[in-house]
Amino acid sequence: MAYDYSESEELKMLRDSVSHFARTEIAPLAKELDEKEQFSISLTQKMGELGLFGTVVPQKYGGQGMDYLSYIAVVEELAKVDGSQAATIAAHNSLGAAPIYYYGNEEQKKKFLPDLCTGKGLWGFGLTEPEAGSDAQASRTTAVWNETKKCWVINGSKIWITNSASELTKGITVQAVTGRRSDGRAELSCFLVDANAKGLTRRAMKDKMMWRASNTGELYFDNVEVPESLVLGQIGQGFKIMMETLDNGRLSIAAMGLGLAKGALEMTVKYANERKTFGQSISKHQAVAFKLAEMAMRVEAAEGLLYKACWQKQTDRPFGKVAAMAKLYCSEVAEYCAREGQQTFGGYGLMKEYPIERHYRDAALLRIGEGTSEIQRLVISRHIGC
Ligand code: COS
Repeated sequence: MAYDYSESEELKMLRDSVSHFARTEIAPLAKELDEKEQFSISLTQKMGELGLFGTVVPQKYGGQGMDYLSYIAVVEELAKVDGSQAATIAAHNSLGAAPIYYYGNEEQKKKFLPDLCTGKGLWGFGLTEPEAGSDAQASRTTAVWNETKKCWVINGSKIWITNSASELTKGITVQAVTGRRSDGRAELSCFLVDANAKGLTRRAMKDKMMWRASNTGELYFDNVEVPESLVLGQIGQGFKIMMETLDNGRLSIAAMGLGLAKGALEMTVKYANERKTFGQSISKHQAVAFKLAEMAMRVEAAEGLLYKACWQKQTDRPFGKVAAMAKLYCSEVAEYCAREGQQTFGGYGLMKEYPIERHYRDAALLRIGEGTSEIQRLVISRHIGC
């Protein structure tokens, strides 16, 4: 048998426990947190107690030592119920803890990872800047070596950095320009910056349309001093670290899309079976039944693509192309299912009382965050030789 689509007992148990948590602990609070645009420290800590932090980090650094598919299943189960809590977990694991684990030296891993595997600490991924989004090499934030003080001095700003401005934030991995390469392009390097470093101002960004209960920060660096010991990887390796981290991160954004789509399908089928028009459940009308069938088919296709990408990642095969495809396709399926679900709910789908309304708003982020749909198409086209 070349392919095996069964899930292990261990994975099923993990799914059940995360799903139970999402439905009993997150669902009752999701609407209020969304309305108040409030990041919940207690929910974050509870997710830490459940073992959702440091998912793929080995136990010797305090992590859970899960394989990648298990981690993806965690994100998916959360996203079925609430995009904001799924975002906290996905961003922390993929973009916060992962680069330290993959590129940090032994001293850095021992220093930072244990706290980041408990839910007591969050870590942000400082790539995007006001004028460096899709063009991530266009960073203007600089890090200059100060020979007298023997440290790097960072100046500049970052924007839209998930988990970077909460009380739980311990630090941020920051990409900065450290010089010029021989080909004239910026030399980019990564630094592990303490959240409470002198000269660093962190502000929570408000008035978001989506993921309103997740923490999004803007950061200002005014002569922030960072010791040599907190350079991540090598000087000049920063862009490669950031890009490889995004390849991984795109799998978890895809999982958010798949989870959101599954959640939308589940709530829409339930509603369509209960709601009656013309003397029968609307699910019995072909116009609605076919809509639901289309949603179910797209969910199935998205799942196949994402799980294949995870398999490639966890069996050490190249996965950048298929990760970009999974991110792109799952986010499109999420948006499709949220819209068609909302359409099926009719007027009720426009009311905050029903979670389909929140799913509809949250889906929009997925085609923009961690690389827009256009950037995914660019990445895919380069992989196929364009
Ligand atoms: N893995 C490893 N290295 C990579 C890489 C990857 N996925 N992608 C690019 N690189 C390397 C290239 O090999 C090249 O290395 P050399 O300098 O040694 O030749 C270097 O990075 C520059 O590559 P390239 O010239 O292709 O980069 P571009 O400026 O054209 O940008 C894209 C490439 C557009 C793909 C990149 O900027 C990108 O992903 N942008 C979107 C950023 C994003 O997702 N932001 C959202 C963050 S929200 S958390």
